[in-house]
Amino acid sequence: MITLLDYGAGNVRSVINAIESLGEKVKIVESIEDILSAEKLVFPGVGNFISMIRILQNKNYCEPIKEFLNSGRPFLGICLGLQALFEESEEAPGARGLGIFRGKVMRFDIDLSVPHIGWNGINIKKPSRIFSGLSGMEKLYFVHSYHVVPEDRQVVLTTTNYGIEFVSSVQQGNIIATQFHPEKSGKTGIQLLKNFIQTDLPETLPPEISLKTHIAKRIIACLDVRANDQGDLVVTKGDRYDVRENGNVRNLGKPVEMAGKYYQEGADEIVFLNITGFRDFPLEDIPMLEVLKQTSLNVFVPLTIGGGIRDYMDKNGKHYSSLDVVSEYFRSGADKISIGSDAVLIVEDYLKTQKATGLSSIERISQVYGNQAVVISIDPKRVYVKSPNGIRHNVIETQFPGPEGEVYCWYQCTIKGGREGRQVDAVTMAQVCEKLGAGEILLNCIDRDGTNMGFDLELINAVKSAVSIPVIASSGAGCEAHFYEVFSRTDAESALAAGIFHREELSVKAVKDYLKGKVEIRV
Ligand code: 1PR
Repeated sequence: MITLLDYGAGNVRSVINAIESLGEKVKIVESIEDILSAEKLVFPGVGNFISMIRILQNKNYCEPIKEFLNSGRPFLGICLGLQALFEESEEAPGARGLGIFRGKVMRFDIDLSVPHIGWNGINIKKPSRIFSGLSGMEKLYFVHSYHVVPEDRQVVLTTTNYGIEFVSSVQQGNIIATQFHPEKSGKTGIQLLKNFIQTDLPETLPPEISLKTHIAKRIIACLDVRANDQGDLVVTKGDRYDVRENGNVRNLGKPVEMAGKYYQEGADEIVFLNITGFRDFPLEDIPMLEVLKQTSLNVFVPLTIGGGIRDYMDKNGKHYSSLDVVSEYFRSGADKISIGSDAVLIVEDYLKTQKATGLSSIERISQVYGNQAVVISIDPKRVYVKSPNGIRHNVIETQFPGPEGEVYCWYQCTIKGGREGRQVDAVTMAQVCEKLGAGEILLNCIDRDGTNMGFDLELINAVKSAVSIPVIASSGAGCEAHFYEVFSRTDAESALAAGIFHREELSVKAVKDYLKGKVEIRV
């Protein structure tokens, strides 16, 4: 029996599913006694330090956790569950951690995008049972903006390179804690969890020790889902956002099955976009929540869900905040949420006053779940202009002239799935959303969507150069070379595709086989 400390802010379903996939039973902590009597305790942490510490204090869990840790029984801390073991964090000035290890938690101060989101390697510093059966060259999934700095280097189990060489896991006796997410690290992560549970394994060092780890470029499979005219939730695909063919919604397959296929092929992340979310009420969209629950049973890489995330009033006049909506999505197995239309309206409001209200869905979700859980999905389309003069948007000079030979354009943001253009440009949108607490940009492109023409590199470079958070290039992939092109000619951290995978013109595996040796990828 594995006891799981769920303090209510994050996706513990994935951890439960990963542990249960090993045939173990999971008990969720409901009382102090559950902690004190636990055989093995797992503490997954997502969100931010202060929320977590406050919840632990309010539940009087701090002392029982320390008592468990001092008992020598097996403990696994994940992400914030690692950071909580230290004395303090820059993320929460004045708050005290559990202080099991001397040292503090510091924010990355590097020239690379923060949060550190993606698959990176580990530099193994000492033997441990958790490495049993591993080669040492595997990559694991990270999603964090802070890292621990132990005073006692003896506790360091692994480090990882991301601008600096930071501590990515610690071990002292039976206390093991990792910055990376084993439950989201595919088959490698499952092996690590299995090794944690099997406490009689010998301390091992893998045969190959990676000396210089590098973060991998991520290949993401995107599933646009909506109900078809018969009411079934299907995977569909637009061509410049038009998902209908001969009047019917294109039906490319079943969401859970297709997500499972892409995971097996090596997709580094899966994105579900509920493309009619702007008009439906997600909490009544049981099929969508069920898709997430079913998918997270067998897919152990990050799941992002977008569509309809904003404040709501249901037909009975009951108000639901965006936090109510996303907490249901996280409880159903999502690791990140993606906000589209509502983000455009939030940016329009911000631009009127140049002031953040603290009440927008971006700010509120980021405060509770951490900015790494908040993705902004931008749906831009080119607007050609004869000259940049007098245009109050970020205008670029383009290599692809407009219909009347215009060599300037700006990228207009749209809402409602591209149906309505707004007076906000994609660069401004990304900058303001980063300021409000977004952790990543999903940069679509209506002009390229479904065309197989390749990514809009000019759009990606314009946005990427304007923000310091990761950008996902999206729309237009038509062959393996397009993925190499976007990674070699822009600084996008990941590339997303939908159509070529759904139409089985190309597999995720074929893309990764092509990129091997050209860019850093997770094999
Ligand atoms: O506005 O917060 O309710 O979120 C709606 C979400 O659904 C947004 O993320 C929006 O991008 C997405 N969406 C809405 N309508 C459509 C549509 O196609 N009619 N999907 C749509 C946009 C997304 C993916 C991907 C690439 C793939 N398409 O398909 O981003 O476009 O391109 P590819 O097939 O060329 O590889 P809200």
